Amino acid sequence: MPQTVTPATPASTTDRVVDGPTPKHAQLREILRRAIERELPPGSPIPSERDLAERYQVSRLTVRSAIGKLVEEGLLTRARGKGTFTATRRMELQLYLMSFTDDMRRRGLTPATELLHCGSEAPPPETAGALGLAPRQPAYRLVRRRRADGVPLAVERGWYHPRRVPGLPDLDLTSSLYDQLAQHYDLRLDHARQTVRSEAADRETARLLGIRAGDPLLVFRRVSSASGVPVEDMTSWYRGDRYEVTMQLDRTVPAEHGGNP
Ligand code: 16G
Repeated sequence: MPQTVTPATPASTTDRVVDGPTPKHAQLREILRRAIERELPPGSPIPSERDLAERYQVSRLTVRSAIGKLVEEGLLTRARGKGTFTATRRMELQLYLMSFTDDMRRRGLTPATELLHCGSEAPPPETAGALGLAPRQPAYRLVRRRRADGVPLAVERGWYHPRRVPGLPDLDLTSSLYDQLAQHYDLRLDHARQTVRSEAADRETARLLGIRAGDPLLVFRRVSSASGVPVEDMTSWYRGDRYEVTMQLDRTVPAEHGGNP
């Protein structure tokens, strides 16, 4: 016999699983989708498999299949040992030359930074090229973990030009680096070339971000300069489940691309 109760709300006539051509797991999936999108705030627990099976008079296998699909779609997330929750909405990342600190404050979140490493080392040739350094000339390597409201969101591993920012290790690297560069060196990063790619988290990055190895990450590599002089070559690993990137597009093709895609 069909049941008519959605997870967090009273009965509604459309929310029932019936016999018919549409498989029951697909019907249940749509019922749950509606409840998630309309009624359940991000981060809410959904009822257990057993409760859903009872409410909708379907097998637990059917419930598992419906939930599995919604997890795949990113509407639900499973927390091991805790249950299944509606997914936290992703933060929209606009492509501006903005510091992590400013970006989080703009969203009303409190940024925090842990310094994981700062030292002087020879960067890989690609970075030496980007920063305009001689081969094997040392640069400052900086590794930091960034949090917003206590939640780890990004790991940043970057290189800094030693002559543009002499004494970088002596700065307060747990606060905004862009602010520090402005205060101590009068450097205001005004241009950056940024690329984005996806990557599966390796074990170390997964550990730092509190996710599982293999989980998706958005990886940004940013080479920033001030008045035409390169200063940083920074790669940031952002949690793929917390971010999405928005781009403003128009029809103008930059001249340097010569009209090629
Ligand atoms: C952002 C930048 C990063 C920069 C940092 C400075 C991206 C993808 N990355 O995380 O390159 O070093 O901001 O932030 O946007 P801060 O001034 O708060 O230290």
